[in-house]
Amino acid sequence: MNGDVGNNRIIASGEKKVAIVGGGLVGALNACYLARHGVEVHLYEYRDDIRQMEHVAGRSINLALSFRGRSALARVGLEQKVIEQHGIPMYGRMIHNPDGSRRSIPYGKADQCIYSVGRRYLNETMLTEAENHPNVHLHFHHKLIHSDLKKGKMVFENNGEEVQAEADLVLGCDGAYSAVRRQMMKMPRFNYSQTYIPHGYMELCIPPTQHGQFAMEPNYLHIWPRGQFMMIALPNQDKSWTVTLFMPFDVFDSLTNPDCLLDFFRVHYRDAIPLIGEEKLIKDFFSNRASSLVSIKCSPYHSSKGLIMGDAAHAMVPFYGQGMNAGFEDCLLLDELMTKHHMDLDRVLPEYTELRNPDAEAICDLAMYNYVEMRDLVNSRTFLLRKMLDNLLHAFFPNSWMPLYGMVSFSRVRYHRAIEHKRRQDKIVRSTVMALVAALAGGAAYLLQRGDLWRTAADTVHAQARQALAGLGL
Ligand code: FAD
Ligand code: EGO
Repeated sequence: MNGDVGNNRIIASGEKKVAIVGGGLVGALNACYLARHGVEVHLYEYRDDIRQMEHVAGRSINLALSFRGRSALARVGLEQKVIEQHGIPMYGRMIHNPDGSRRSIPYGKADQCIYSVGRRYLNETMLTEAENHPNVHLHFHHKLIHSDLKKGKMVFENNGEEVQAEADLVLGCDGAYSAVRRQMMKMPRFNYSQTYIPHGYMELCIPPTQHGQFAMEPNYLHIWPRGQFMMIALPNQDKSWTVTLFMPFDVFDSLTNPDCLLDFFRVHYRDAIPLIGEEKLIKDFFSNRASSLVSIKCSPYHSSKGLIMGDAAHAMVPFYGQGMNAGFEDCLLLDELMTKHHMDLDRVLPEYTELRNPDAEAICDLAMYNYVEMRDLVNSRTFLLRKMLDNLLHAFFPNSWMPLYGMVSFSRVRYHRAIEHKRRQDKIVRSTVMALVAALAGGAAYLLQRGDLWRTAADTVHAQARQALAGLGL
């Protein structure tokens, strides 16, 4: 038995059956959580069991795991295992300039870091942990094709045959193109919006050096900020790097032959060419296709017997490195509510939507802000400057100035509160700039003091400066 409070709950919820659709990151973690509530858990995954596969196709080989995701793993006892055995700490960003020079800026205090973890390893670890519980049953090669979320009924396709199933709760953890959400879209008053951005992404690889070492400083998230074109690299356990190139689809399409590609890299990512290797770059680029990026918001997340979580509920663009972290935090919230309401789904589900929706939409927005900001404003110089200023202000005003990146990545401050904080800080920045400009202009006008016209101008500017300073609370 599970000991302490677990005993009661197991008896109370012994007959409850939960179906999890999707055995990706969020589905697998959910199975671990629900197993501990003692309910009968059935997880249905469309793909093969990744633990039995030699090669896994699909997206992003590694991901940045930050505090929210770690907190969620900790509750099922997996945090230490994941970060100690399979996480590579990244203590800051390493910014690559077009001339090949690099500069690093820490994320925060010396011990603050995010971890690069392999998607496959993480997924396998969670599936194995879930399977250790006798009340968890994993069903691979099961693709959800129909569902009735009022009755809790599902139909799966399994090796060409239809399989029926029923549960008290259907958890849709089936990703951005969720079949469970498609069913919810038929509900009256269900809100939905999706946006594809003009950028796509492609993953490339920097192999280990001849000596089997990392080809770049390992404990950083490497970023090549080039406005429209962005490139990042995260370290892997085998000393290679997964490089992700983000650019508009029409730019991907314009690189039609090896010469174009090399010319493009020589201009924008010169230092990366020898790291990837010319031949490998050409081979990998032309044997791959760029994938699309979508942002999805919807509400509510529940129906009487259904709930969507993770990307199924809030797919976001990857420019904050928070998609998985947010999905893991979803599991944490559901677990808290299940405990609080003793598995009473009629209370758990509406409260889940109510609490989670503003935060999920906030992180979708924050991720989109980062996309726009990095695309339209940030080259490697301004990126450095912005992050240095952020750290500097935090050093001077540790209690009032919190870099937003830190609030999102190193705390569990609710995402919608982080957005409010960002708005306040943006306002402070704007009025500081105005105050400085006004003070400078005012000072200049005052010095000139040529006749009434100038005096009036100086007065106006002074008044503006006072107003701006008042806005700052000075
Ligand atoms: P998924 O991982 O997509 O899993 C869904 C599962 O459901 C899959 O296994 C699928 O086979 C299964 N499924 C689908 N349909 C059905 C069906 N009909 N029946 C049965 N099963 C089905 N997040 C971070 O936190 N940090 C990062 O650094 C980061 N980097 C990213 C980089 C890129 C390029 C991208 C695209 C995303 C990144 N993310 C990152 C986001 C992260 O990948 C997702 O948020 C996360 O994978 C969501 O997990 P999920 O379980 O909800 O969905
Ligand atoms: C001014 C300067 C405004 C994902 C910089 C905003 C994202 C944005 C995709 C990084 C880190 C984890 C990531 C920072 C900004 C992962 C991340 C950041 C990328 C791209 C990413 C940072 C996987 C945006 N975190 N981040 O502060 O270092 O700042 F570059 Cl393209």
